[in-house]
Amino acid sequence: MNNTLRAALLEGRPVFGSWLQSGNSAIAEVMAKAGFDWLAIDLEHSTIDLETTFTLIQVIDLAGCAPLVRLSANDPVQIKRVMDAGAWGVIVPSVRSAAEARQAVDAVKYPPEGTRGVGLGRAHGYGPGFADYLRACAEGSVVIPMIEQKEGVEHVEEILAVPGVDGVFIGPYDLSASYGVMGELGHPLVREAMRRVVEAARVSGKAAGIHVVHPPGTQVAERMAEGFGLIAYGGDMLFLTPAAREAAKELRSLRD
Ligand code: 3PY
Ligand code: MG
Repeated sequence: MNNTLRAALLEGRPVFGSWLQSGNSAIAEVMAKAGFDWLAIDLEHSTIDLETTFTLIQVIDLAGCAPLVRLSANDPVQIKRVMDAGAWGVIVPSVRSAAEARQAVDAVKYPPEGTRGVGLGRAHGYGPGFADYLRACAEGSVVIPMIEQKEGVEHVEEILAVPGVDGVFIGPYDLSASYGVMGELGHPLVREAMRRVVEAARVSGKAAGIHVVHPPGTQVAERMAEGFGLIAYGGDMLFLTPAAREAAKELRSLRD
């Protein structure tokens, strides 16, 4: 771990990442070498287990890309295990309050900043890198609560004020569901909630993030113009599906 990702977030420089939902190390390798700044291993909406998460973190890290984990829940035990495996940080689903954000920070950071338990893992070079990792973790580990419910939007200023929180990240689908307009990502209620989150992030000097789930990439430029700097774009399966369909369609057109 180094502090490049965290420094970019706190300096307001845009960072681009994507999402991994397959637990396949070759796909992770392709994605990590593609040029994204970071990749998030999605433990919330996939069947990826902890042992596979370890391998994916290893592949992403060794390819020179920042490995993040989107947790399945705000669980201090899961946070400790993925951080010990070498994740550079966590994206925490469905954070609704400052207390929940603080719980995630506590689990990522060692005392005195947090309460993370101390053990030796891959993050610590399996032992000899312990002192270096303590420094790297204090300087570079990233905690990004997701704002995906109305309650989270209503508390976004307090969530951003928690020390150790480096930004917030909107889950557009859950957010739309929370406002009763599931899947209508451009609905005025959703757009207004997003504006509040971006404005709160701007005022706090921290990053506003969003998942632009589907191509086209033109939406990315629009989100950046709105003030989003932490951009997740697509995902491994979201890239593969249209490419495979297009190839099959082209082949069928030669026959049908
Ligand atoms: C959502 O849209 O709710 C997400 O969590 C996307 O990552
Ligand atoms: Mg979500």
